[in-house]
Amino acid sequence: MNRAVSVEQLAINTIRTLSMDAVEAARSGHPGTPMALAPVAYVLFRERLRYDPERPHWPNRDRFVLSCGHASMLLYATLHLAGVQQVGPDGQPTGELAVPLEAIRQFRQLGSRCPGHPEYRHTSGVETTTGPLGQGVANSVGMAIAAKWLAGYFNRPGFELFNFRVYALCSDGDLMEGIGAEAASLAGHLQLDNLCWIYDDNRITIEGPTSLAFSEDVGMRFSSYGWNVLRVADVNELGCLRSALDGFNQEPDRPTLIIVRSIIAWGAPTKQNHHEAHGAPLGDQEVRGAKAFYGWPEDQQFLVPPEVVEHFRQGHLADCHEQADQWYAMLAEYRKAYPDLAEQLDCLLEGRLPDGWDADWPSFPPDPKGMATRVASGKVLNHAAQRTAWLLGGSADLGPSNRTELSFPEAHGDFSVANPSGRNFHFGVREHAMGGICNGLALCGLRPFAGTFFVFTDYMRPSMRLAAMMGLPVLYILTHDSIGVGEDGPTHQPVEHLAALRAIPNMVVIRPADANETAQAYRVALQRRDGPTALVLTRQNLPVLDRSKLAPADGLSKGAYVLSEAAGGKPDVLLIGTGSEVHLCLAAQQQLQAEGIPTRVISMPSWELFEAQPAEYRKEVLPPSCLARVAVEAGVRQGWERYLGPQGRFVGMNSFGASAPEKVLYKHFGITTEAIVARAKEALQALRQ
Ligand SMILES: Cc1ncc(C[n+]2csc(CCOP(=O)(O)OP(=O)(O)O)c2C)c(N)n1
Ligand SMILES: [Mg+2]
Repeated sequence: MNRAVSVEQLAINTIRTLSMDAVEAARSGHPGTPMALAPVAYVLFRERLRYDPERPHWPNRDRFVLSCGHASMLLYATLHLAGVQQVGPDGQPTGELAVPLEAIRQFRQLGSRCPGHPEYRHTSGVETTTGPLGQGVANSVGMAIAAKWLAGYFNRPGFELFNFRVYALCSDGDLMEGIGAEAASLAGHLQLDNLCWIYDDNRITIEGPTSLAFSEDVGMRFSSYGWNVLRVADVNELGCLRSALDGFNQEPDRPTLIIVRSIIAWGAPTKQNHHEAHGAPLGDQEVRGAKAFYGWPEDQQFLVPPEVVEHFRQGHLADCHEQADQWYAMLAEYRKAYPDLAEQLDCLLEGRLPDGWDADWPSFPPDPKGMATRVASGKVLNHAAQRTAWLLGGSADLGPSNRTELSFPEAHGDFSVANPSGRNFHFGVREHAMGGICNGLALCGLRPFAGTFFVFTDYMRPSMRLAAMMGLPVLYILTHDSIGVGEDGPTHQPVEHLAALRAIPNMVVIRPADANETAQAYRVALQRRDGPTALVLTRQNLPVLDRSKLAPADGLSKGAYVLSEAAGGKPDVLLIGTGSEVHLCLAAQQQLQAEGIPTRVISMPSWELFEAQPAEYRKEVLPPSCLARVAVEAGVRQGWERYLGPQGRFVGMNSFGASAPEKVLYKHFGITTEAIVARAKEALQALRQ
């Protein structure tokens, strides 16, 4: 090895060569960008990011988001050198490296701490799961908002508990994606001066040079978003990188974009600056050539010079360790001075709800005229938010319709930098960024909610999927849930959306039948710590069911329950309804029983909660012997077969909706009491033949 090379250059080259070697060993992966951006990772993790490798969960650590998740080896190699420890399931460091060298050797193999793209909860030091471009930068905006909010709520004179900064590293793809633009626009509007995006301006994407499809002036775009835009002409000029990061630190009221010019696969003899270096192993010749260029032994793989490890962990990281010690000492004093706030902070950090979170839970008296479930939702949300201070959020410009506005004084109004403890967010008409930002808020311990029309979950779904994958307790408040929307017509009437959300693993979808089921749905959603919940709510009024005659609404927690038992207790027919169709099932039950057909009505607000019940319970609700079944839901049939079996019938939608008053539409599409009665009789008849 060329010993004349400085230790900092050695450290940078270690990141580069580990990345190349890991991709070669895996025979897949993305070597080019880690090779190019190693200097950025080096300066950030060795000199700038405030974090303690021994306490990766220090709440006031700076956050780093690798939005271009395909460059995962950049992060893994750096976490290895920094000596970041793995945190166990109990939240305590295990004393073991989060990324041991062995994990790098096993890059992209089953069970390795170095999966293809960074995965939250899997590898400590990975702050969020990235890979779908644009998600990470949106998460970073949520994290920067969280830093402001936590400071606004918890900091007290002499107790600056929260002041962390958020850095995101992003690529051309992150800035081409709409979500990146949405998130940047909002971050500029909110003047998030604690947010720094470092943009890898390598002018290469998968198909070739960015000139194929991307010709705007990114810097001008961000300037007009209200960002502080800085440039580094060559990523290898560490002095320029440092100055730009100083520029970020000194910026008083804007987020910062640092545009860094880099050359993908820097140092590879023929693949440097070529799109082929993006997502495939370089091959032995190129790897050797690059190593020779770096002054690295060509025959060695996974080489980590001991002086690099030592160099990495001195200086700045030692200071950070001390700062973390001081922070925990300050927290101990804070506990004495502000025991109530400290208790709240503990809850927040542990993912618990505060004592008394469900005191005086709302319930609604029977009312045949009824109430829309979105209206009930607004009331319950406001009730719950008064008891859990870090339940906060908003809507993508549909707050008044979604009933997501927190209207009590302690909600502190609208969030802004001037009013950082505000709990009402105006995400603007930016569903996708809203989803990504809520993930960032949840990653910092807050309990965010996000409202929009159910049909527009299509605009947010990629972020919802990541919330489910990461196990984040984000709450989606989705109103206008069916053709019940009425006159706005088919563009605004979801039909396939229930099926689409139910298809996402770890997403709990709840479609309550009335105001009281809505209240219970909130109990379930708030108690959920390890995944998101989608509340699917009506625009139109629904009768508030008379629970003195029907089963109590807390049956909702089991996903499905016998709402109204068949006369005589032995059903010939099962009617299974969700949401706004449950009361139609009750009316059909009356007609069928008047004709001597014992009929059970099952309210089934959530498939996922039902599937989590013991088999015994599921059989009680859906007796296997009773095969005459009708499911009623104003959506497509897809998936209902599992409960209907071959003999069952479905009353719902099999096309898009139409523009007309709600009642006309229900009739037009045949979602009526009469249709339910007819299908039930058909099913019975077919079984008797
Ligand atoms: C939403 C999304 N679409 C597509 C991809 C597939 N993909 C991965 S990287 C990439 C583009 C690569 O270009 P760039 O973002 O500039 O990264 P670089 O190769 O320069 O590191 C694409 C299209 C993705 N990961 N996410
Ligand atoms: Mg690029």
